[in-house]
Amino acid sequence: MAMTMTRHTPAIIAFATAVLVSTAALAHAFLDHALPAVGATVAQAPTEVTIWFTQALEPAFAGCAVTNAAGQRVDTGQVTVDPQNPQELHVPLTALPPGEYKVSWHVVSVDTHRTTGDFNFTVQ
Ligand SMILES: [Cu+2]
Repeated sequence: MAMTMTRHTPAIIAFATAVLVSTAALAHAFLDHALPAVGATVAQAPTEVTIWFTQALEPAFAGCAVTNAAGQRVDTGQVTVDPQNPQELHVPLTALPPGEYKVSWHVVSVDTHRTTGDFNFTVQ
């Protein structure tokens, strides 16, 4: 009986660890959806990029840069987490001419985990 326990314990620990890790991964703040949508081509220049995350954000540690094809910043630098919805990030933009833009975000979720990502959209 003791032998069986010893043989099985590592497997049980491994299983428990896997469950914990997957739960922690789910708790990270990842991009859920955005406006303009990820990869979208839009006919009208947006006045802001809005990103919805899978978890609430720490407002003090949320940042986002929007750059044009030349790598120049086109956001106003006034990134805010929505006071009504802590999963929603607002990134106001300057007037965008037609072109391709890159949105690079970095956030810290309320569980203190840092995540980053980027996506593009195009203004026709
Ligand atoms: Cu997390």
